[in-house]
Amino acid sequence: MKVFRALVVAATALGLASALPALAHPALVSATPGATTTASNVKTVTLTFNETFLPQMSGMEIVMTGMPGMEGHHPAMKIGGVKVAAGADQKTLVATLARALPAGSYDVNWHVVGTDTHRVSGKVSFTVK
Ligand SMILES: [Cu+2]
Repeated sequence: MKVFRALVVAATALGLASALPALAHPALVSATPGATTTASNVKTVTLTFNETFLPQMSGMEIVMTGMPGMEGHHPAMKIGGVKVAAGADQKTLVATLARALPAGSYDVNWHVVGTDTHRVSGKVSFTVK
């Protein structure tokens, strides 16, 4: 019985230990264009996080998910020629496009690796008119 209780205590402590670092992971604070907004003349996509990340292990891809007249029939198409770089503060990720995005709907799939080497990812969707 004592052994069982010790195991429960150890497991609980482990659970807490693995849950705690999650609080320190970078979280997306804002995006430009903003999530679920409609924008025009989009030549850059900027993601701002609440804490620093490892730039060389972080990035984003921009995927066109739809275009006018092709609702529901547009295959997901990754936008090429995108340069992604971190800002000097290492809290900002900026994608610079070769040309302005055509009208359509987009997903920005991002991933950042925090200073604890854990990877966090997410998606921002917006529309270009
Ligand atoms: Cu972590």
